[in-house]
Amino acid sequence: MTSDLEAFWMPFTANRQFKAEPRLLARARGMHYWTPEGRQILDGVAGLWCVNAGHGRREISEAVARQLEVMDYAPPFQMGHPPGFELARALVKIAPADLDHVFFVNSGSEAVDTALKIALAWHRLRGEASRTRLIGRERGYHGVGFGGISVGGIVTNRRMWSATLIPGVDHLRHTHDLSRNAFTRGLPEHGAELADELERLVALHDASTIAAVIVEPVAGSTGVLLPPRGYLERLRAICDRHGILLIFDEVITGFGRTGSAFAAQEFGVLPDLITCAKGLTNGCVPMGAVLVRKRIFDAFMQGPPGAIELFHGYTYSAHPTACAAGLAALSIYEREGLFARAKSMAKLWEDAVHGLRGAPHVIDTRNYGLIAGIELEPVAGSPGARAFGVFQKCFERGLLVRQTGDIIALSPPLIIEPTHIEQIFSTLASVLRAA
Ligand code: PXG
Repeated sequence: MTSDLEAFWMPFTANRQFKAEPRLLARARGMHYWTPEGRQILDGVAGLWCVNAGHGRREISEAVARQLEVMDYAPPFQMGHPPGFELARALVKIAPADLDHVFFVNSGSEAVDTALKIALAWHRLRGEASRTRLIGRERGYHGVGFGGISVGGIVTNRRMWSATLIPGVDHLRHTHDLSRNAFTRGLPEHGAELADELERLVALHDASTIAAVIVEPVAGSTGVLLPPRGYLERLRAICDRHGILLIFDEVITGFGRTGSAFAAQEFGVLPDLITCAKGLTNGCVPMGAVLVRKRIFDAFMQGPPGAIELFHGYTYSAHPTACAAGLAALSIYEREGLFARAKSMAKLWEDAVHGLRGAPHVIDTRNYGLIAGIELEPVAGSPGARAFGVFQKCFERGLLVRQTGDIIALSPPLIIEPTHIEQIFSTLASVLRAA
C-alpha cells in the first residue's frame, strides 16, 4: 500500500503519517463521501469550504461534459469565448454593487496575487507610485503565492521563505480574543478598536506608502475568526480617509457561506476588490476570480486603445470548462435559493454549535451563517494534537471535519438538513467525551 502512495507529494499533509495510515475518499454524492471500502462519511466541511451545493450535482457535470464536447479550450489572450463573458456577467449580478468587472484566475492563491498586483498597478497608473506597501493581518491566510504568504499571517507558511517575501509588508493584529469573546453567538462584541491598528501603521509608514489592506472578512484557515462588530466598517473608514484600497479575500466566505452571496453584503461593508474561488464552481473545476470596482477598472482603460492594459493573465484564465461549471453552479445557487437557505438554517446551526459548550476540553464555540469553530484546550506541550485526534476519531465515526491547530472548523454544504446537523454535533460530542 505504502509504495502505491509514495509518488504523490501531498499538499499541506503530514505525508509519512498519512501514508502509514491513509484516509481515502473515493466517491461523493449530496452531503456524503464514501471511502474505497464503502464507508459513508458525512461532509462537515463542503470538501474544503467549496462544495456549497453538495456533491455530484448533475447540472454541473452535464454542463462540463457539454462544454468539453463543444469546445475544450480556447486561448484567453486576445481571444474570447461566450462562456467567459457570460460567467463574468452572472458573477457581477450577485456581487456587491459597483464591483462590476471580473478578472478570472484558477485558484484562491492566484486571485490574491492578482488582486495585489492590480492594487499596486492602480496606484501607479494614478501617479501615486510611492504606494507600494501592502498590509495584511496576523493569522490571515491568503493562499501560497509569494504575494499571499507575504500578506498572510501564518508563520509556518512564511518562515522558510522569509528572506524572499515581498518587501515593505506590514500586518494588523488579529482579532481573536477568547478572554473577552469566548462562546459568543455570531459576531463578537469586543475588538472593533483593533481596526485602529491601521491608523497606527499609517502614522508609522505614512499613507503615501500604503497601497492596500487585505483581510478575510471571516478568517477560515486559522480557525474561524469572526470580525468583531464594527471592525470591518472601521477598517473601511480608515482606508477611505487615507486613500488605501480595501481587499476582501472571500475565497471561503463567497457564495453563500455567511447567508449572503458575499460577506461584504452580509456585513454591509463595500471593499474595492474581492477575491473568490472555491464555491465559484462548487469546487468542481479549479477557478478563481477577482471582482473589481468600476473606478479601478476604469483607471486602466485610459491609454491608447491598442495597448494591453494589464500585463497579467494565465493560460487557463476563464477556461471554458471552468466557466461552464461556474455558470451551472451559480444557476443552482439561484434556483435553489441556497444563500438564503444558509441564512435560514443558521439559527439551528448556532444552537447546535453552542450545544458543545461544556463538553470536555471545549474552550470556545463560535458560529456565523453555516460556519463554526470549536476551540479546544491544547494538550500541554503538543499543540494541535488534541484537535487532530478529534479529526481522526470523527473520520472513524463517519464525519469529516477540518482541524487547524487546536480548532475544529465546520463549513457544511448549504443543502444541509437538520438531521445532518444533529449527526455532526452528536458525533463531535461523543468524540470529545471519549477524548
Ligand atoms: N484565501 C483564502 C481566504 C483561503 O481560504 C486561499 C486564499 C487560497 O486558495 P487556493 O485555491 O489557492 O487554495 C484560501 C484557501 C482550511 C483551508 O483548512 C482553507 C483553504 C485552503 C486550505 C485549507 O480552512 N483556503
